[in-house]
Amino acid sequence: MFLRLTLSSALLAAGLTGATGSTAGSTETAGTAGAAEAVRAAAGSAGAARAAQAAPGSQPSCSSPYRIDKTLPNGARWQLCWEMRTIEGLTLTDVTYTPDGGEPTGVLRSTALAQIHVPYDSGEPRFHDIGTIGDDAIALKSADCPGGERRSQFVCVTTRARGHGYMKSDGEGVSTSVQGTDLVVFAAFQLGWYTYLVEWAFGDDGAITPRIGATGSLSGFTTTPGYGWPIGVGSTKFEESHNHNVFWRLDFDIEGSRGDVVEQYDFAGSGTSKRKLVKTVFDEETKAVNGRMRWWRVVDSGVRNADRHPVSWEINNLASAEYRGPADEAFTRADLYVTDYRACERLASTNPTPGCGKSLDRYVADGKRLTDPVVWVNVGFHHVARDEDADPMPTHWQGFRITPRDVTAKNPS
Ligand SMILES: [Cu+2]
Repeated sequence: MFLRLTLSSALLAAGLTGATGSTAGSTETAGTAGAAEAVRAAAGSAGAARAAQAAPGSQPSCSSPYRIDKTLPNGARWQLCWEMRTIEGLTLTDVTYTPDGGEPTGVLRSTALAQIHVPYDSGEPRFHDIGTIGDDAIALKSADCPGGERRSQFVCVTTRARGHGYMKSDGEGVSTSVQGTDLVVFAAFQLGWYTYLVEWAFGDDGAITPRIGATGSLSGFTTTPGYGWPIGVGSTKFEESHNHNVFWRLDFDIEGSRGDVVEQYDFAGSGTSKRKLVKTVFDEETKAVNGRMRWWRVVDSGVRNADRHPVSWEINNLASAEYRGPADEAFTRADLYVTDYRACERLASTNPTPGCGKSLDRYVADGKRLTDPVVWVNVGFHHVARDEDADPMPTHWQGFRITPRDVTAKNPS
């Protein structure tokens, strides 16, 4: 099914792909005590220098406790490494997808949460929950990781049904269908009143669904009817509404860091009978907002599928509350950012690493030319409390989708 062509492979063979970010190993694994430290101590070289990126099809750069290698029932295989970083918490690296009968394709060099920003509707308080989240990982019990295996107490690796992979009826009314499966990797963190479930689902159709579930307890902040909802008997206590603005950092490396380009797609013609495809190539660091038919992709024209179409991964962010904060929270004013890789740019706000800007809006401010794009996705959820949120609060989920586009030349299911 696969043809792995030309540019990327040639560069990899020549050892030329690691020219940028060679300090990644030392800075990305910096941190101190707690759960993160405990599990990182033996993490091997998961955070190793970018220059050492694995060639396509080789083993991920981590030792076995930190290696996830799962072949799902339809033959799709996902390989990745995990580590628990102090700053970002659960971090996945060297994510590689191999469709049934196909060749491995590197997708993500790394991905992790980049912030959970929680501003309350009256204007106060305004939390930036990520900074040392790795120290707040919850030790998982067996029941917390159904059907799966726990890694170093804090990470669950399991599988989950995802419904119909496809269904098709022939001319005689005889149907064929398959059921799909996801590989699910998650960790849980206790941040104040909230418990956050931080999860990535890797589908047997090649899709990746990063999402976060907020559960635990409401904060209990009370406010006036204009900024809250009555909780408890009668209408005396108004729980304050708030947003959960979750940011993910995604360092795509389609078969190595060279050759990746980010494109935006729109379909012009609202109110008319035609829809015209409009492609915008991002040559420089930039920010973008959601649109109802808008999506993005990271494409590597040096890597082609069997139909000779460039391999790409599509990003859909269509379920966001699109929170826009005040001027001193300019990082909330877009739904997707593209930056050129810099190891010290780790969080979307309150970035702790020296020598770097403090927030996403600053990272893109100089409009640097993109050579190794990193994508940041911002998904908001507006939480208006309800009686059903009584302890323990039901989980509310938010996330986005990453879908293969022309990675295989046929249905991988
Ligand atoms: Cu909430």
